[in-house]
Amino acid sequence: VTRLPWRKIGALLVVGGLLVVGCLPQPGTREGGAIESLYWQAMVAAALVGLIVYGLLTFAILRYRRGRRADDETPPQTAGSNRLEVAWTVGPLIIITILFALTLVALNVVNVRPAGGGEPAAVRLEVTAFRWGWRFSYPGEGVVVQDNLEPGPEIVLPAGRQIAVTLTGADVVHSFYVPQFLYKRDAIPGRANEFVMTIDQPGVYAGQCAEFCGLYHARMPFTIRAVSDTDYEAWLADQRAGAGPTAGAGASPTTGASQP
Ligand SMILES: [Cu+2]
Repeated sequence: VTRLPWRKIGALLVVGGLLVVGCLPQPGTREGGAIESLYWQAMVAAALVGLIVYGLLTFAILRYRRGRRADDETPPQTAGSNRLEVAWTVGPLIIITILFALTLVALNVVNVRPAGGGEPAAVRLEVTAFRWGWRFSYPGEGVVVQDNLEPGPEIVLPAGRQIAVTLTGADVVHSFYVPQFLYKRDAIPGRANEFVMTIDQPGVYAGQCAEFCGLYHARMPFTIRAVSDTDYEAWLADQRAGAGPTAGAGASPTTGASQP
C-alpha cells in the first residue's frame, strides 16, 4: 500500500486558500463592502460543499481501491435510497435559499436610491463613455472633464459622500469599471444606468473600460481621486476658473516634463 504525501497535499491546500484570500482587493466603497461580504458568504458555502464532496470522494477512492480488498470482486451494488435523494435535494435548496436572501441583503446596499433631504445631498455625476475615452460632467456645477486614450481623464470626488452616477454610452456598449470598488456597470447608448457609490477613503482609484468596444478598448483608462469635501469644492472652483472641458490633463505634471 503506497503512502500518500500528506505534507504536500496540506501545503497545496494552504497555498490554494491563500491565493483565494489574496485575490480579492479591499473594497474601496461602502457598496463594495456589501459585495465583498456576499463573496465571502458564497465562498464559505462553496468551501463547505467542496469539503464534503471531495472528502467523500477521497474516502471512497482510498477505502475501496483495487488491491485494498482481499477479494478483487465487484462490491455489492445497491440502487435507490429515498433518504439520500431527499437529502441531496433539500440540502442544495436550503443553501440556494440562504444565498438568495444574502444576495437581497447585499443588493439592498448596492442598489439604493440617492439620498434625499436629511443627509448631505448626493454628488451628481454624469458619465458618458465613447470610443475611446470618458466624459464626466457635474450637473449644476458647470464642470466637465473629458479626455481620451492614455492617461485618460482624472476626476475628483469627495470621499465619504454618496455619489449618484448616471452612466451612458455615446456609440457602442462600454463598461464603467473601478477594480477597487468591486463593481462594474455597462454604459449603453440610449439608456441611463443609475447607481450610487460612496468612496470610503481618500485616495487614487484607477478605472478602465471593461467591455470590449473596438480597436482602442484597452486604452480607455480613467482615474478617480477621492479627497475631502473642502478639497473637492476647491477643485470644482479651479475647474470653473480655468481649464475647461479638457481639464483631465492639468493634473498630470509628469507629461512633457522630461524635456530639459
Ligand atoms: Cu471598451
